[in-house]
Amino acid sequence: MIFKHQKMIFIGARLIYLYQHNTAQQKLNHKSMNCKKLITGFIISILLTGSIMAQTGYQPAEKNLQNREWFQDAKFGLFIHWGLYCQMAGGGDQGIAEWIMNQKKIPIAQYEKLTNFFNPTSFNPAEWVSMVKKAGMKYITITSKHHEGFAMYDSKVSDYNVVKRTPYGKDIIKQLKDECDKQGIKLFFYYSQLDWHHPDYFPRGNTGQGFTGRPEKGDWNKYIDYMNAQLAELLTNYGEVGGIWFDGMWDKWDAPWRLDETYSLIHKLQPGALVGSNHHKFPFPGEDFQMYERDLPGENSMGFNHMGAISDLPLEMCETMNGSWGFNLADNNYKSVKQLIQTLIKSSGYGANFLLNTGPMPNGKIQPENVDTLMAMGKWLDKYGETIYGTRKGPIKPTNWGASTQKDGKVWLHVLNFGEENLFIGKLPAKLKSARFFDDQSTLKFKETELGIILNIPDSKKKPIDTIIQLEY
Ligand code: H79
Repeated sequence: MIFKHQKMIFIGARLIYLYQHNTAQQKLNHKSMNCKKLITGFIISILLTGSIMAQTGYQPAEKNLQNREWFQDAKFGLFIHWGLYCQMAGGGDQGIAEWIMNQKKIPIAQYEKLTNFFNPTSFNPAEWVSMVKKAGMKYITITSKHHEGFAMYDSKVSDYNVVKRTPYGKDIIKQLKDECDKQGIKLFFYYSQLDWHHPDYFPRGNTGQGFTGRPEKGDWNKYIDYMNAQLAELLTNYGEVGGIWFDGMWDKWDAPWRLDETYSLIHKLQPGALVGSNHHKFPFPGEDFQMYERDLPGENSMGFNHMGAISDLPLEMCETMNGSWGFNLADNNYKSVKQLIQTLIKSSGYGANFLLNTGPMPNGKIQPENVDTLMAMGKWLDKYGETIYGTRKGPIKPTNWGASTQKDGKVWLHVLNFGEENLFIGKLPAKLKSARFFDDQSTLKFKETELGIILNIPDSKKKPIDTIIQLEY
């Protein structure tokens, strides 16, 4: 019901937007047919969305609702992109990593040779999970299968997997899950719906076509059966799973994904598992969280986060440490610790989690640069985590100078960029009683004006990353 209601409001808003947008255009060029076509097209696409792509009538289980709260409290997780592609290390091209098969048009018969070399003898799950804990992260999301189609676990429905086809021969997912359980870290599985390897992913989508060597025929339904069988394995053989992180629907929008079946299957096997999909659209029924790729909620610097609408579901933003998801040898464009902490803070200010990525190397080690960054972030969180973990978005929306968070009646302003000593923060929901610096609890001067509050922050109190001010009202 809630979903339907939200969706109707959203559809209404979109239609009004489309209508207004087009009315303005009409005045200019009198192409009134465009408007009608656009709206009809939109209504048809919504009807399709409603009937095909949804787990209609989905009611999250109690456990699922609890996990959503846990998820929102957790705030910070590690994204891991690991697959055969790590061995190509981007091939010297800064912009490619896990996309190398498609970008360099490597046929399956040749790409499969990579299985013969995959032998990450230095992979030590205990080290990975300890690092995650030290970084202040509460969960991990790892690629169980990326677009290349290779499973990083022991799949019975395809031998194109790490156990059957590599000299390493051990189940990566199993080892990591056991260690996560030991150290109290939740594990989510990324799963690519798009597949450049499976012959039945046909008719092909926007990618993976022409070069792979697959016959120009296939049975789409068989592919969906296969995908659901792989998901069932992931949700049956590895204990309690945090959730499933889908990616790749955008490759083939018009395909009958049978999402209702897939989402129902997941929720039946593990009612507590959170389902999310990186389709860059407003969440469909059956999804438990909404995600943003390399953009804060509502922003669209990447060009594909068009649906700016933010749902009431828990939110998550994912980001790379350099510009690559998978290991890339040439990409030294690392974001600074300051930049990443500030993004974490801004995410928190939107009530969103921050899922920060690393692409492990072929030997199983995490890039030392990434370890250093994570350790520095963990140090900051040791000191200031109280203002991040367990919080929800605060009264002041993230803006260029900062963000706000709140928890248990406490409200924190995070000032990330400074102009003058006096900072105008706008209006608060109630009259401000006091404002103190989080660091030393000393009070600061403020003035309440008609338009809102002005805080006085002396230079001596300014911190390079985040100056935290606790508000009481
Ligand atoms: O798993 C990661 C990406 O592989 C996947 N989603 C994240 C979490 C993703 N798929 N598509 N995209 C992200 C956006 C599309 C990027 C592309 Fe490109 C631009 C594809 C082709 C041009 C980046 C640059 C990848 C290859 C070149």
